[in-house]
Amino acid sequence: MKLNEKQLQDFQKKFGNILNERDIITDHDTIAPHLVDWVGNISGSSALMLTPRNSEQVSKILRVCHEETIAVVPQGGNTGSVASGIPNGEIILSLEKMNNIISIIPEDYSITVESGCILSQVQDAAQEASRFFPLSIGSEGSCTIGGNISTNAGGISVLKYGNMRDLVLGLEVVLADGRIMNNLKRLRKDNSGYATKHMFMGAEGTLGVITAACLRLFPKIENKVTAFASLSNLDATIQLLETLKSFSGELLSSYELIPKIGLDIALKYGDELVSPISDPQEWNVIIEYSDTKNNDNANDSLEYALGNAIEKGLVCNAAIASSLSQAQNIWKIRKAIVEHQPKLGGEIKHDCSVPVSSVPEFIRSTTQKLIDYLPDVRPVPYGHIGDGNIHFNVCPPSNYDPDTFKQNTEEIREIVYGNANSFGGSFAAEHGVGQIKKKQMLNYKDEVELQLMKDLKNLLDPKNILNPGKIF
Ligand code: 2HG
Ligand code: ZN
Repeated sequence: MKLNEKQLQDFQKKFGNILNERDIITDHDTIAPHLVDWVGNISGSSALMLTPRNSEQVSKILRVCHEETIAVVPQGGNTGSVASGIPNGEIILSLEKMNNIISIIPEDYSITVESGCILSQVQDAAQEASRFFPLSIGSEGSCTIGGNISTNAGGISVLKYGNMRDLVLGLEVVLADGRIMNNLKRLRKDNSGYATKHMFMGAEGTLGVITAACLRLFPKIENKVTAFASLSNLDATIQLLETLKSFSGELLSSYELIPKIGLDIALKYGDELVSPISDPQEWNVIIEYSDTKNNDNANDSLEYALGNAIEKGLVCNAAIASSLSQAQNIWKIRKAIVEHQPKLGGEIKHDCSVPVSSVPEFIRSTTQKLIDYLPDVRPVPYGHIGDGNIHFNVCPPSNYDPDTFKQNTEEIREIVYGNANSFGGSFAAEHGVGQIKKKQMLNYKDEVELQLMKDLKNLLDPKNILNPGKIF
């Protein structure tokens, strides 16, 4: 859908009855950053961006859009990885100006926020109230709560606290026809029929526009202990996880796989990073314990569990950070892998999950299949293996032409996602489907489930005005 000059003027007039002039944006330079996805692979187009300031305005906008069949793409911080927020000519409905913390009730361990709030803003507000909001992802300084809910964001603390879906108590959602669904409750238990709010989580803005949310808070974390451990082999990654869980499962908050190639990338290209241990092996993990007690409990428990794992031959060497800067160094290594991987001549990203117990075999067999397809290819499987979620990114052989490598994208994707599927896994563990995994939806999603999703879409958005062309 491309707006011509006449339509644009017509729309400006229509929305001028609802919004202030400064919230109806047509300036190309202001819109431009909203047209490119975070990965930089997909760019779109839009001549008009609306930035409402409250849910009533969102409701009025959608009422007009519904009546006149005008499509919108809801957008938060635009930090997604699958281009779900990128318009293809549609109007951008940006929630960025709806960024107020509505209330925080420490006794209920809840915070209610508008959906344009930045994730770190919510984390800070919880901290100020001596509470803890656990969602933690790389883009937390710019992603928004509405986007986190719409994509059911995951990250590095899912192991202990669950995905975003598990952190939502209630939602306010504007439906495609402009009706406002008010489910903004701070209840832990509410079995009054269908859990409708869950339909909108992970729906990538295709079923409704989330305008506010009530979120769960947790007791404040007083002590974090971070360690880096080198393992004797790939199977030991899951055996060590089991050991940590059985000794101190309630403290374990992160368990991230760092392959040697990932560590090498971070140390080569990252800013002043040092290897946490002197002889890193092929497979390493970052472990984090989080404790509400400010004493040696977490440190002692982790030391004990790691000592046991060394005795069992699972761990070759490990370092527990003894200062904040050592802990930061470890987490910066994790971040640097994401940032600098493309410097290996390009990368093809994959976000998949398999049952936790299948992680080693999945990594082994996928690697073998990739090497059979393209000898000397460099897989970089890393990430949240405590949840069975592997970012199985693939880099080309050294000195391989990046453009030729790109031409292999479809085949490489099929190898990785096809193999994940054969393990009973998912081709979209935490980043969603967006525009780039529609083919996998057709190939791997259960047919009946897919039809049910389409039926729901039809029911809630019969004119297909909410984020068309995404997911399906
Ligand atoms: C992470 O875990 C993000 O850091 C990005 O989900 C992963 O695409 C990636 O490489
Ligand atoms: Zn991730």
